[in-house]
Amino acid sequence: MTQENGFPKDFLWGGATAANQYEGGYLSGGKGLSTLDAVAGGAYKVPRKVTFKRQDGSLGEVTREESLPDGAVGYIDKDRYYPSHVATDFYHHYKEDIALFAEMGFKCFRLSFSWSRICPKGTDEVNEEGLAFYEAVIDELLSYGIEPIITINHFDIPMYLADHYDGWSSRKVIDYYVFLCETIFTRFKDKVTYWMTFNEINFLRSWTQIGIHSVEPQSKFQALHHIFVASAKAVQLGHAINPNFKIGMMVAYIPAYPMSCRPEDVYEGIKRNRQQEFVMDVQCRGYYPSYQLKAFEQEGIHIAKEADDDAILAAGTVDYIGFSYYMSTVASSDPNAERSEGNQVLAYKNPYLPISDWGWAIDPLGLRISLCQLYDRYQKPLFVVENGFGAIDEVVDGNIHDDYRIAYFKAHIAEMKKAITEDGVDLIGYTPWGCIDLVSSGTGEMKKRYGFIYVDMDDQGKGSLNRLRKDSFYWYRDVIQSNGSEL
Ligand code: P53
Repeated sequence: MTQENGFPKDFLWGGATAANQYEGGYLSGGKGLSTLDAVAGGAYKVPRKVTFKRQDGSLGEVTREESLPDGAVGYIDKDRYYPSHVATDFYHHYKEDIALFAEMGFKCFRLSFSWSRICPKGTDEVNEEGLAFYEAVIDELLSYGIEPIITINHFDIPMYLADHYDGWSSRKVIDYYVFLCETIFTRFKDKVTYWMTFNEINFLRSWTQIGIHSVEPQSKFQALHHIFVASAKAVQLGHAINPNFKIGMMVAYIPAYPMSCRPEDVYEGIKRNRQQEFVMDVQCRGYYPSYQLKAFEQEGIHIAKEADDDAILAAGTVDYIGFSYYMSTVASSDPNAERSEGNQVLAYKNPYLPISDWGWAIDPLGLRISLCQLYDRYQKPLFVVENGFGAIDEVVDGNIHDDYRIAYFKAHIAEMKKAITEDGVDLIGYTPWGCIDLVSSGTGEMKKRYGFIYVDMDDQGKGSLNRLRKDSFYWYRDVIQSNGSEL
């Protein structure tokens, strides 16, 4: 990499979203149902519920961490509110939204495709209207010189595949995913360069995300194996269709610091970090690392593989690592250490860091630490495809003075810059999460907002859907304009 004084001149500044949290139009234009369409809203510490129907016709609900009964199918209760159905309605506002992104000077925009919009059942029947929608979005982006960054699958699966195949438990779903990839790679081969195969692959564990009914480790890791194989096949296929494609993986990276220099705490930190390194090891090196094979052995997990699987993994390593970074965490060997609330995974409190209203530790230096750790380990180009501050915004006379968000971004971008200029990390871009307000994945709330653009919508699905520029909008526009030299 050439030595730079700041951000590289072709650095990809932009923003990121996902279909199930932003797009809405859940039945428009021939779209089929997605698992997420049957997941109700929750709140901080109030889990979201999956609503389902049992084979005997009775109804039930479970949290996303629980198993669904065998044979249960997703069910939408007409009297309930489901945030994905309208979300913040990109489906009907894409021109207006993209014009706002262009006004901020975005060089790129990360969005995900909804699988069930393109293939309503997830099988090999294509909905041309769905493909045409994404083509219109991509053309709109390109007309402003904005590079589309596509997440092929972000946290959901067509409900038909969950109902009929137990989702990613089935190898048949590998073929269907590869069919989806072939369809979009062929259609958009001259319009899209950057792809990511699966969002936060280390977080895939539930019916809502991957269609599996049982959340037992055996089921989860077998499904994950199929996902790895599907991703590796997609990488090979994509490169065959267009050798210029850059196809990446995507991991939720939450570095774990040892609570102290006690060797036991340090070892806990290693164990904890392996949970996220494991998926990168497989997708960047092309094989399961030895510590993970030992962990499977110790936990009695057996991964059924077909003869070619190892060769497919080896041949389908990714071109870059996309990752989300929101916070760091703490690993401790003392189970009585003080817990930190609000995280998706067990975590201990870091006494040196403030937390957000949703309990996430705010740690800008942690982003530099993450960049160093990932680059030192893999030497692959890195892309920060999510980062941001979920907070409650107040509208005062049509203005939103989100100086807390500006402070968060300022500090994180400064650390990215140091990672590039002082640590020599090859960082290709930055797409802050929910650049326009959208539904929270964790809680299903609207009130946990990330955007530079405010959307008038509340937790009950009421609001005009009008868009407003927050103070951070103008600030980020100036950051992009100066290529990160003015923060
Ligand atoms: P929300 C937890 C921890 C780190 C990343 O999250 C996470 C999550 C999931 O809750 O997921 C990513 O909306 C994910 C996005 C999500 C975003 O982080 O819970 O890729 O879909 O919206 C922020 O505040």
